[in-house]
Amino acid sequence: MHSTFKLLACLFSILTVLFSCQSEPATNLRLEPLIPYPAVVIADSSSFLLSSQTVIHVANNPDLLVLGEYLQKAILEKTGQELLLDVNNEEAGQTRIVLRYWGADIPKKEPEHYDMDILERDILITASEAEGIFRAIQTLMQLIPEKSLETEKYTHKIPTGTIRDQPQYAYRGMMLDVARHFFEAEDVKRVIDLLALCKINYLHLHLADDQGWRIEIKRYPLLTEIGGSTEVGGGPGGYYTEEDYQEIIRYAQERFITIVPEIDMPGHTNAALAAYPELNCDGVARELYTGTEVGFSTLCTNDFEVLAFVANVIGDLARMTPGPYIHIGGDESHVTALEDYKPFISKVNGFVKKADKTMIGWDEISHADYVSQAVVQYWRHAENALRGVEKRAKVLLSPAHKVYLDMQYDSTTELGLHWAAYIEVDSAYLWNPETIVEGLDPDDILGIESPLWSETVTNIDEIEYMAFPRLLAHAELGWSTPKHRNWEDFKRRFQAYQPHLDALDVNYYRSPKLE
Ligand code: TNX
Repeated sequence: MHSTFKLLACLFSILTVLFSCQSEPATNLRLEPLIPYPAVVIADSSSFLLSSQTVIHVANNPDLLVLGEYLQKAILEKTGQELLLDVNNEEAGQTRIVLRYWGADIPKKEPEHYDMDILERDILITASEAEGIFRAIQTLMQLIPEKSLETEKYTHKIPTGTIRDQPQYAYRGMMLDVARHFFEAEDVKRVIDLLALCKINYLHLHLADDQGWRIEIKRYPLLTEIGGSTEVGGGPGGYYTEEDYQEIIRYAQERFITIVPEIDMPGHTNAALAAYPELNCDGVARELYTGTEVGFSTLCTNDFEVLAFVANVIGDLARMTPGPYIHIGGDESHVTALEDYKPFISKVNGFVKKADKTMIGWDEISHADYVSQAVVQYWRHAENALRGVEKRAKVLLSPAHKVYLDMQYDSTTELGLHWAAYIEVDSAYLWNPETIVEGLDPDDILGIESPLWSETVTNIDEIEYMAFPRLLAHAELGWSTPKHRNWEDFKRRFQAYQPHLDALDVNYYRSPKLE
Protein backbone atom coordinates (compact mmCIF):
# COMPACT_ATOMS: atom_id res chain seq x y z
CA MET A 1 0.00 0.00 0.00
CA HIS A 2 2.70 2.33 1.07
CA SER A 3 4.77 1.66 -2.05
CA THR A 4 1.72 2.12 -4.32
CA PHE A 5 1.23 5.54 -2.77
CA LYS A 6 4.84 6.40 -3.38
CA LEU A 7 4.54 5.28 -6.97
CA LEU A 8 1.42 7.39 -7.47
CA ALA A 9 3.05 10.39 -5.87
CA CYS A 10 6.02 9.94 -8.11
CA LEU A 11 3.83 9.64 -11.22
CA PHE A 12 1.93 12.72 -10.14
CA SER A 13 5.09 14.78 -9.84
CA ILE A 14 6.30 13.60 -13.24
CA LEU A 15 2.95 14.59 -14.73
CA THR A 16 3.09 17.98 -13.03
CA VAL A 17 6.50 18.66 -14.53
CA LEU A 18 5.35 17.55 -17.97
CA PHE A 19 2.16 19.56 -17.71
CA SER A 20 3.90 22.70 -16.54
CA CYS A 21 6.39 22.33 -19.37
CA GLN A 22 3.55 22.35 -21.84
CA SER A 23 1.56 25.19 -20.36
CA GLU A 24 4.53 27.49 -19.87
CA PRO A 25 6.99 27.06 -22.74
CA ALA A 26 10.61 27.60 -21.84
CA THR A 27 11.82 30.96 -23.16
CA ASN A 28 14.46 30.47 -25.78
CA LEU A 29 15.81 33.33 -27.84
CA ARG A 30 16.95 30.96 -30.57
CA LEU A 31 13.36 29.95 -31.31
CA GLU A 32 11.94 33.45 -31.67
CA PRO A 33 10.34 34.26 -35.07
CA LEU A 34 13.17 36.41 -36.42
CA ILE A 35 13.17 37.02 -40.20
CA PRO A 36 15.79 37.44 -41.57
CA TYR A 37 17.55 35.21 -39.05
CA PRO A 38 20.53 36.93 -37.38
CA ALA A 39 24.13 35.82 -37.84
CA VAL A 40 24.58 34.72 -34.21
CA VAL A 41 21.91 34.03 -31.61
CA ILE A 42 22.94 32.67 -28.20
CA ALA A 43 20.10 31.87 -25.81
CA ASP A 44 20.19 32.35 -22.09
CA SER A 45 17.60 30.89 -19.75
CA SER A 46 15.96 33.94 -18.21
CA SER A 47 13.82 36.81 -19.42
CA PHE A 48 13.55 40.59 -19.68
CA LEU A 49 10.21 42.09 -18.68
CA LEU A 50 8.86 44.68 -21.09
CA SER A 51 6.18 46.76 -19.42
CA SER A 52 4.92 50.31 -19.12
CA GLN A 53 7.71 50.77 -16.55
CA THR A 54 10.43 50.07 -19.14
CA VAL A 55 12.51 53.14 -20.02
CA ILE A 56 14.23 53.74 -23.36
CA HIS A 57 17.61 55.24 -22.64
CA VAL A 58 19.72 56.94 -25.28
CA ALA A 59 23.07 58.64 -24.93
CA ASN A 60 22.96 62.38 -25.51
CA ASN A 61 23.41 62.36 -29.27
CA PRO A 62 20.98 63.70 -31.89
CA ASP A 63 20.98 60.58 -34.11
CA LEU A 64 20.36 58.30 -31.17
CA LEU A 65 17.58 60.54 -29.96
CA VAL A 66 15.80 60.24 -33.33
CA LEU A 67 16.20 56.46 -33.17
CA GLY A 68 14.93 56.43 -29.59
CA GLU A 69 11.84 58.33 -30.69
CA TYR A 70 11.35 55.90 -33.57
CA LEU A 71 11.55 52.96 -31.15
CA GLN A 72 9.21 54.67 -28.70
CA LYS A 73 6.64 55.17 -31.46
CA ALA A 74 7.01 51.61 -32.76
CA ILE A 75 6.43 50.18 -29.27
CA LEU A 76 3.46 52.49 -28.73
CA GLU A 77 1.86 51.43 -32.00
CA LYS A 78 2.37 47.78 -31.24
CA THR A 79 1.57 47.58 -27.54
CA GLY A 80 -0.32 50.74 -26.62
CA GLN A 81 2.40 51.61 -24.07
CA GLU A 82 4.22 54.92 -24.30
CA LEU A 83 7.59 54.23 -22.75
CA LEU A 84 9.58 57.03 -21.19
CA LEU A 85 12.47 58.25 -23.35
CA ASP A 86 15.41 59.25 -21.19
CA VAL A 87 18.52 61.05 -22.43
CA ASN A 88 20.14 61.93 -19.15
CA ASN A 89 20.27 58.50 -17.60
CA GLU A 90 18.15 59.78 -14.74
CA GLU A 91 15.29 57.34 -14.94
CA ALA A 92 16.07 53.98 -13.44
CA GLY A 93 12.85 52.34 -14.64
CA GLN A 94 11.97 48.76 -13.92
CA THR A 95 13.91 47.66 -16.99
CA ARG A 96 15.78 49.63 -19.69
CA ILE A 97 16.32 49.47 -23.43
CA VAL A 98 19.62 51.22 -24.13
CA LEU A 99 20.67 52.55 -27.55
CA ARG A 100 24.35 53.41 -27.72
CA TYR A 101 27.41 53.59 -29.94
CA TRP A 102 30.60 51.70 -29.35
CA GLY A 103 33.22 53.63 -27.44
CA ALA A 104 36.15 55.12 -29.37
CA ASP A 105 38.37 52.24 -28.20
CA ILE A 106 36.40 49.68 -30.27
CA PRO A 107 37.45 49.41 -33.94
CA LYS A 108 34.65 50.60 -36.25
CA LYS A 109 32.33 47.82 -37.39
CA GLU A 110 30.36 47.53 -40.63
CA PRO A 111 27.59 50.18 -40.70
CA GLU A 112 24.77 47.62 -40.44
CA HIS A 113 26.44 45.53 -37.75
CA TYR A 114 24.75 45.53 -34.35
CA ASP A 115 24.94 43.69 -31.06
CA MET A 116 21.95 43.13 -28.84
CA ASP A 117 22.51 41.86 -25.32
CA ILE A 118 19.25 40.95 -23.66
CA LEU A 119 19.81 40.81 -19.93
CA GLU A 120 17.23 40.55 -17.15
CA ARG A 121 17.22 44.29 -16.48
CA ASP A 122 18.62 45.80 -19.66
CA ILE A 123 18.49 45.34 -23.40
CA LEU A 124 21.75 46.82 -24.68
CA ILE A 125 21.78 47.70 -28.37
CA THR A 126 25.19 48.73 -29.63
CA ALA A 127 26.50 49.63 -33.10
CA SER A 128 29.10 51.81 -34.78
CA GLU A 129 26.50 53.71 -36.81
CA ALA A 130 22.86 54.74 -36.69
CA GLU A 131 22.13 52.27 -39.47
CA GLY A 132 23.15 49.35 -37.25
CA ILE A 133 20.95 50.62 -34.41
CA PHE A 134 18.05 50.91 -36.86
CA ARG A 135 18.46 47.30 -38.03
CA ALA A 136 18.63 46.20 -34.39
CA ILE A 137 15.35 47.98 -33.65
CA GLN A 138 13.71 45.93 -36.42
CA THR A 139 14.94 42.76 -34.71
CA LEU A 140 13.75 43.94 -31.32
CA MET A 141 10.29 44.70 -32.70
CA GLN A 142 10.05 41.10 -33.89
CA LEU A 143 10.58 40.02 -30.28
CA ILE A 144 7.61 42.11 -29.17
CA PRO A 145 4.20 40.62 -29.95
CA GLU A 146 1.10 42.69 -30.66
CA LYS A 147 -1.00 43.60 -27.67
CA SER A 148 -4.03 41.37 -27.54
CA LEU A 149 -7.14 43.50 -27.35
CA GLU A 150 -8.54 41.85 -24.23
CA THR A 151 -5.67 42.70 -21.93
CA GLU A 152 -5.63 46.11 -20.36
CA LYS A 153 -2.02 46.19 -19.30
CA TYR A 154 0.75 45.07 -21.57
CA THR A 155 3.68 43.10 -20.26
CA HIS A 156 5.81 40.71 -22.21
CA LYS A 157 8.80 38.56 -21.35
CA ILE A 158 11.57 38.67 -23.92
CA PRO A 159 13.98 35.73 -23.61
CA THR A 160 17.47 36.71 -22.56
CA GLY A 161 20.53 36.05 -24.67
CA THR A 162 22.85 37.65 -27.18
CA ILE A 163 22.44 38.57 -30.84
CA ARG A 164 25.38 39.59 -33.00
CA ASP A 165 24.27 40.48 -36.46
CA GLN A 166 25.27 41.81 -39.85
CA PRO A 167 24.17 41.10 -43.41
CA GLN A 168 25.63 38.58 -45.79
CA TYR A 169 25.29 41.00 -48.75
CA ALA A 170 25.70 44.77 -48.75
CA TYR A 171 22.86 45.23 -51.26
CA ARG A 172 19.41 43.81 -50.55
CA GLY A 173 16.83 45.38 -52.79
CA MET A 174 13.37 45.51 -54.20
CA MET A 175 12.39 47.10 -57.51
CA LEU A 176 9.02 48.72 -58.06
CA ASP A 177 7.88 49.40 -61.63
CA VAL A 178 6.04 52.73 -61.40
CA ALA A 179 6.09 53.12 -65.20
CA ARG A 180 3.63 50.44 -66.38
CA HIS A 181 1.20 51.49 -63.66
CA PHE A 182 1.88 54.61 -61.67
CA PHE A 183 1.81 54.50 -57.87
CA GLU A 184 1.47 57.66 -55.79
CA ALA A 185 4.26 58.72 -53.41
CA GLU A 186 2.08 57.59 -50.47
CA ASP A 187 2.06 54.03 -51.84
CA VAL A 188 5.83 54.13 -52.29
CA LYS A 189 6.16 55.19 -48.65
CA ARG A 190 4.06 52.23 -47.55
CA VAL A 191 6.38 49.97 -49.56
CA ILE A 192 9.39 51.62 -47.88
CA ASP A 193 7.91 50.93 -44.44
CA LEU A 194 7.49 47.26 -45.32
CA LEU A 195 11.02 47.04 -46.75
CA ALA A 196 12.43 48.42 -43.50
CA LEU A 197 10.86 45.51 -41.61
CA CYS A 198 12.72 43.09 -43.88
CA LYS A 199 16.06 44.90 -43.40
CA ILE A 200 16.05 45.59 -47.14
CA ASN A 201 18.26 48.58 -47.83
CA TYR A 202 17.69 49.54 -51.51
CA LEU A 203 14.51 50.49 -53.35
CA HIS A 204 15.00 50.64 -57.10
CA LEU A 205 12.31 52.68 -58.87
CA HIS A 206 11.74 51.84 -62.54
CA LEU A 207 10.86 55.42 -63.50
CA ALA A 208 10.54 55.28 -67.27
CA ASP A 209 9.34 52.72 -69.79
CA ASP A 210 7.29 52.59 -72.97
CA GLN A 211 4.05 53.32 -71.13
CA GLY A 212 5.15 56.22 -68.96
CA TRP A 213 7.83 58.69 -67.83
CA ARG A 214 7.37 59.22 -64.08
CA ILE A 215 10.00 61.69 -62.90
CA GLU A 216 10.00 65.40 -63.50
CA ILE A 217 13.11 66.63 -65.31
CA LYS A 218 12.61 70.38 -65.28
CA ARG A 219 14.46 71.16 -68.50
CA TYR A 220 12.37 68.63 -70.45
CA PRO A 221 8.83 69.30 -69.18
CA LEU A 222 7.11 67.30 -71.91
CA LEU A 223 8.63 64.06 -70.61
CA THR A 224 6.10 64.09 -67.80
CA GLU A 225 3.43 66.30 -69.35
CA ILE A 226 3.02 64.02 -72.35
CA GLY A 227 5.06 60.97 -71.42
CA GLY A 228 3.54 60.70 -67.93
CA SER A 229 -0.06 61.12 -69.04
CA THR A 230 -1.11 57.50 -69.31
CA GLU A 231 -0.24 53.93 -68.31
CA VAL A 232 -1.02 50.30 -69.15
CA GLY A 233 -4.74 50.02 -69.85
CA GLY A 234 -5.06 53.73 -70.67
CA GLY A 235 -5.50 55.08 -67.12
CA PRO A 236 -4.40 58.62 -66.24
CA GLY A 237 -0.82 57.69 -65.29
CA GLY A 238 1.00 60.33 -63.27
CA TYR A 239 4.51 61.30 -62.24
CA TYR A 240 6.60 62.45 -59.29
CA THR A 241 7.48 66.11 -59.16
CA GLU A 242 11.02 66.84 -58.07
CA GLU A 243 9.56 67.62 -54.62
CA ASP A 244 7.70 64.28 -54.48
CA TYR A 245 10.92 62.52 -55.39
CA GLN A 246 12.86 64.36 -52.68
CA GLU A 247 10.17 63.43 -50.18
CA ILE A 248 10.40 59.75 -51.15
CA ILE A 249 14.19 59.92 -50.78
CA ARG A 250 13.92 61.59 -47.38
CA TYR A 251 11.38 59.06 -46.13
CA ALA A 252 13.58 56.20 -47.33
CA GLN A 253 16.70 57.75 -45.77
CA GLU A 254 14.99 57.89 -42.39
CA ARG A 255 14.63 54.12 -42.70
CA PHE A 256 18.19 53.65 -43.99
CA ILE A 257 16.97 52.72 -47.44
CA THR A 258 18.68 54.09 -50.56
CA ILE A 259 16.65 54.97 -53.65
CA VAL A 260 18.06 53.74 -56.99
CA PRO A 261 16.38 55.59 -59.89
CA GLU A 262 16.13 53.88 -63.27
CA ILE A 263 15.61 55.48 -66.65
CA ASP A 264 15.46 52.55 -69.06
CA MET A 265 17.30 53.10 -72.40
CA PRO A 266 17.85 52.86 -75.33
CA GLY A 267 14.79 50.55 -75.56
CA HIS A 268 11.70 50.81 -73.37
CA THR A 269 11.60 54.51 -74.28
CA ASN A 270 8.30 55.01 -76.10
CA ALA A 271 6.99 57.56 -73.57
CA ALA A 272 10.04 59.81 -74.18
CA LEU A 273 9.81 59.21 -77.94
CA ALA A 274 6.18 60.40 -77.81
CA ALA A 275 7.12 63.54 -75.86
CA TYR A 276 10.13 64.67 -77.95
CA PRO A 277 10.09 63.80 -81.67
CA GLU A 278 13.79 64.62 -82.01
CA LEU A 279 14.70 61.53 -79.96
CA ASN A 280 13.51 59.37 -82.91
CA CYS A 281 15.82 58.76 -85.89
CA ASP A 282 12.98 59.76 -88.25
CA GLY A 283 12.13 62.84 -86.18
CA VAL A 284 8.51 61.75 -85.86
CA ALA A 285 6.89 61.57 -82.43
CA ARG A 286 5.54 58.15 -81.49
CA GLU A 287 1.99 57.57 -80.26
CA LEU A 288 1.58 56.99 -76.53
CA TYR A 289 1.45 53.30 -75.72
CA THR A 290 -0.80 51.53 -73.20
CA GLY A 291 -0.22 47.87 -74.08
CA THR A 292 2.27 45.40 -72.58
CA GLU A 293 4.52 44.38 -75.47
CA VAL A 294 8.26 44.92 -75.01
CA GLY A 295 11.23 45.56 -77.28
CA PHE A 296 9.74 47.80 -79.99
CA SER A 297 11.18 51.24 -79.14
CA THR A 298 14.64 52.78 -79.32
CA LEU A 299 16.32 56.13 -78.90
CA CYS A 300 18.33 57.27 -81.92
CA THR A 301 21.55 56.21 -80.23
CA ASN A 302 24.09 57.75 -82.64
CA ASP A 303 22.55 61.18 -82.80
CA PHE A 304 24.57 63.88 -81.08
CA GLU A 305 21.47 65.67 -79.74
CA VAL A 306 20.05 62.45 -78.37
CA LEU A 307 23.33 61.80 -76.53
CA ALA A 308 23.21 65.33 -75.12
CA PHE A 309 19.64 64.65 -73.93
CA VAL A 310 20.76 61.43 -72.23
CA ALA A 311 23.72 63.15 -70.58
CA ASN A 312 21.46 65.95 -69.32
CA VAL A 313 18.83 63.60 -67.93
CA ILE A 314 21.49 61.51 -66.16
CA GLY A 315 23.18 64.62 -64.80
CA ASP A 316 19.90 66.06 -63.49
CA LEU A 317 18.82 62.75 -61.99
CA ALA A 318 22.22 62.32 -60.34
CA ARG A 319 21.96 65.76 -58.76
CA MET A 320 18.53 64.87 -57.36
CA THR A 321 19.74 61.52 -56.02
CA PRO A 322 22.04 61.22 -52.98
CA GLY A 323 22.53 57.44 -53.38
CA PRO A 324 25.53 56.02 -55.26
CA TYR A 325 23.68 54.32 -58.15
CA ILE A 326 21.94 55.36 -61.36
CA HIS A 327 20.20 52.51 -63.19
CA ILE A 328 20.10 52.90 -66.95
CA GLY A 329 18.04 49.83 -67.90
CA GLY A 330 19.55 48.56 -71.14
CA ASP A 331 17.27 45.49 -71.38
CA GLU A 332 15.41 44.10 -74.35
CA SER A 333 16.57 46.72 -76.86
CA HIS A 334 15.44 44.42 -79.66
CA VAL A 335 15.20 47.15 -82.31
CA THR A 336 18.59 48.73 -81.56
CA ALA A 337 21.34 47.16 -83.71
CA LEU A 338 24.03 45.58 -81.51
CA GLU A 339 26.72 47.74 -83.18
CA ASP A 340 24.74 50.82 -82.03
CA TYR A 341 23.78 49.42 -78.64
CA LYS A 342 27.34 48.63 -77.50
CA PRO A 343 28.94 52.08 -77.92
CA PHE A 344 25.78 53.72 -76.59
CA ILE A 345 25.97 51.83 -73.28
CA SER A 346 29.71 52.57 -73.00
CA LYS A 347 29.00 56.28 -73.45
CA VAL A 348 26.20 56.18 -70.91
CA ASN A 349 28.58 54.55 -68.41
CA GLY A 350 30.84 57.55 -69.02
CA PHE A 351 27.96 59.99 -68.35
CA VAL A 352 27.08 58.20 -65.11
CA LYS A 353 30.71 58.21 -63.97
CA LYS A 354 31.01 61.89 -64.82
CA ALA A 355 28.06 62.48 -62.49
CA ASP A 356 30.01 60.64 -59.76
CA LYS A 357 27.66 57.69 -59.69
CA THR A 358 27.91 53.99 -60.41
CA MET A 359 25.91 52.61 -63.31
CA ILE A 360 23.62 49.63 -62.90
CA GLY A 361 22.06 48.00 -65.96
CA TRP A 362 20.16 44.81 -66.80
CA ASP A 363 22.44 41.95 -67.83
CA GLU A 364 22.44 42.81 -71.55
CA ILE A 365 24.72 45.80 -70.83
CA SER A 366 27.67 43.43 -70.49
CA HIS A 367 27.81 43.37 -74.32
CA ALA A 368 29.22 46.90 -74.20
CA ASP A 369 33.00 47.27 -74.17
CA TYR A 370 33.09 49.66 -71.26
CA VAL A 371 31.17 48.49 -68.20
CA SER A 372 34.07 48.55 -65.77
CA GLN A 373 32.99 49.41 -62.21
CA ALA A 374 29.36 49.15 -63.28
CA VAL A 375 26.86 46.65 -61.91
CA VAL A 376 25.26 44.05 -64.15
CA GLN A 377 21.83 43.02 -62.91
CA TYR A 378 21.46 39.35 -63.80
CA TRP A 379 17.82 38.60 -64.60
CA ARG A 380 17.89 36.04 -67.36
CA HIS A 381 21.20 35.36 -69.10
CA ALA A 382 23.92 33.79 -66.94
CA GLU A 383 26.51 34.28 -69.70
CA ASN A 384 25.84 38.04 -69.56
CA ALA A 385 26.59 38.08 -65.84
CA LEU A 386 29.87 36.21 -66.38
CA ARG A 387 30.85 38.47 -69.28
CA GLY A 388 30.20 41.49 -67.04
CA VAL A 389 32.61 40.16 -64.42
CA GLU A 390 35.28 39.62 -67.09
CA LYS A 391 34.88 43.31 -67.86
CA ARG A 392 35.29 44.16 -64.17
CA ALA A 393 31.65 44.77 -63.30
CA LYS A 394 29.88 43.42 -60.19
CA VAL A 395 26.72 41.35 -60.31
CA LEU A 396 23.36 42.03 -58.71
CA LEU A 397 21.28 38.85 -58.63
CA SER A 398 17.67 38.96 -59.82
CA PRO A 399 17.09 35.53 -61.36
CA ALA A 400 13.59 35.92 -62.84
CA HIS A 401 12.51 32.35 -62.04
CA LYS A 402 13.26 32.88 -58.33
CA VAL A 403 12.83 36.54 -57.43
CA TYR A 404 10.47 38.19 -59.92
CA LEU A 405 7.61 39.30 -57.72
CA ASP A 406 5.32 39.70 -60.73
CA MET A 407 5.47 35.95 -61.39
CA GLN A 408 2.34 34.09 -60.31
CA TYR A 409 2.50 31.85 -57.24
CA ASP A 410 0.74 29.09 -59.15
CA SER A 411 -1.63 28.70 -62.08
CA THR A 412 -4.57 29.96 -60.01
CA THR A 413 -3.02 33.34 -59.08
CA GLU A 414 -5.17 36.03 -60.64
CA LEU A 415 -2.50 38.69 -60.98
CA GLY A 416 0.90 38.39 -62.54
CA LEU A 417 2.66 36.63 -65.38
CA HIS A 418 4.41 33.28 -65.61
CA TRP A 419 6.89 33.51 -68.46
CA ALA A 420 9.84 32.76 -66.14
CA ALA A 421 8.11 30.36 -63.71
CA TYR A 422 5.38 29.96 -61.17
CA ILE A 423 7.11 30.96 -57.95
CA GLU A 424 5.58 29.53 -54.78
CA VAL A 425 7.11 30.73 -51.52
CA ASP A 426 9.24 27.58 -51.11
CA SER A 427 10.68 28.06 -54.59
CA ALA A 428 11.40 31.73 -53.81
CA TYR A 429 13.34 30.57 -50.74
CA LEU A 430 15.04 27.43 -51.98
CA TRP A 431 17.99 28.64 -54.04
CA ASN A 432 21.50 29.66 -53.30
CA PRO A 433 22.77 33.07 -54.45
CA GLU A 434 26.33 31.73 -54.47
CA THR A 435 25.62 28.98 -56.99
CA ILE A 436 22.75 30.32 -59.08
CA VAL A 437 25.18 31.45 -61.78
CA GLU A 438 27.61 28.62 -62.37
CA GLY A 439 31.17 29.88 -62.41
CA LEU A 440 30.43 33.20 -60.71
CA ASP A 441 32.84 34.01 -57.90
CA PRO A 442 30.79 34.90 -54.76
CA ASP A 443 33.13 37.88 -54.24
CA ASP A 444 31.71 39.41 -57.41
CA ILE A 445 28.15 39.37 -56.06
CA LEU A 446 26.92 42.73 -54.82
CA GLY A 447 23.65 41.34 -53.52
CA ILE A 448 20.14 40.36 -54.52
CA GLU A 449 17.10 42.33 -55.67
CA SER A 450 13.45 41.37 -56.19
CA PRO A 451 11.76 43.24 -59.07
CA LEU A 452 8.01 43.82 -59.12
CA TRP A 453 6.97 44.66 -62.67
CA SER A 454 3.55 46.23 -62.84
CA GLU A 455 1.90 45.25 -66.13
CA THR A 456 -0.81 43.48 -64.09
CA VAL A 457 -0.39 45.19 -60.73
CA THR A 458 -2.46 48.35 -60.27
CA ASN A 459 -2.65 49.29 -56.59
CA ILE A 460 -0.96 48.95 -53.21
CA ASP A 461 -3.05 45.92 -52.17
CA GLU A 462 -1.87 44.10 -55.27
CA ILE A 463 1.73 45.16 -54.65
CA GLU A 464 1.52 43.68 -51.15
CA TYR A 465 -0.11 40.50 -52.41
CA MET A 466 2.62 39.81 -54.95
CA ALA A 467 5.49 40.88 -52.69
CA PHE A 468 4.56 39.11 -49.46
CA PRO A 469 5.55 36.67 -48.20
CA ARG A 470 8.11 36.10 -50.99
CA LEU A 471 10.03 39.25 -50.12
CA LEU A 472 10.65 37.89 -46.61
CA ALA A 473 12.16 34.78 -48.19
CA HIS A 474 14.44 36.93 -50.37
CA ALA A 475 15.30 39.18 -47.44
CA GLU A 476 16.57 36.15 -45.56
CA LEU A 477 18.64 34.97 -48.57
CA GLY A 478 20.25 38.40 -48.75
CA TRP A 479 20.86 38.88 -45.04
CA SER A 480 21.35 35.53 -43.35
CA THR A 481 24.31 33.19 -43.62
CA PRO A 482 23.76 29.89 -45.49
CA LYS A 483 23.94 27.84 -42.29
CA HIS A 484 20.88 29.66 -40.94
CA ARG A 485 18.82 29.19 -44.06
CA ASN A 486 16.48 26.27 -43.69
CA TRP A 487 13.04 26.06 -45.31
CA GLU A 488 11.38 24.10 -42.47
CA ASP A 489 12.70 26.56 -39.93
CA PHE A 490 11.67 29.54 -42.07
CA LYS A 491 8.18 28.06 -42.26
CA ARG A 492 8.02 27.63 -38.48
CA ARG A 493 9.20 31.19 -37.91
CA PHE A 494 6.83 32.59 -40.53
CA GLN A 495 3.85 31.03 -38.75
CA ALA A 496 4.76 32.92 -35.58
CA TYR A 497 5.67 36.06 -37.57
CA GLN A 498 2.32 36.34 -39.39
CA PRO A 499 0.60 38.37 -36.64
CA HIS A 500 3.11 41.18 -37.35
CA LEU A 501 1.90 41.29 -40.98
CA ASP A 502 -1.73 41.01 -39.87
CA ALA A 503 -1.35 43.90 -37.43
CA LEU A 504 0.04 46.07 -40.23
CA ASP A 505 -2.85 44.97 -42.42
CA VAL A 506 -0.51 43.65 -45.10
CA ASN A 507 -2.49 41.98 -47.88
CA TYR A 508 -0.17 38.99 -48.17
CA TYR A 509 -0.75 35.78 -50.10
CA ARG A 510 -1.83 32.93 -47.81
CA SER A 511 0.43 30.23 -49.19
CA PRO A 512 -0.50 26.56 -48.64
CA LYS A 513 3.27 25.94 -48.52
CA LEU A 514 3.46 27.87 -45.26
CA GLU A 515 0.60 26.14 -43.44
C1 TNX B 1 11.01 41.47 -68.60
S1 TNX B 1 13.19 41.94 -66.69
C2 TNX B 1 11.34 42.81 -68.55
C3 TNX B 1 10.31 43.80 -68.21
C4 TNX B 1 8.97 43.16 -68.03
C5 TNX B 1 9.11 41.88 -67.28
C6 TNX B 1 7.82 41.21 -66.94
C7 TNX B 1 13.53 42.95 -67.71
C8 TNX B 1 14.85 43.48 -67.59
N1 TNX B 1 12.62 43.27 -68.65
O1 TNX B 1 10.27 44.81 -69.18
O2 TNX B 1 8.16 44.06 -67.33
O3 TNX B 1 9.88 40.99 -68.04
O4 TNX B 1 8.01 40.11 -66.12
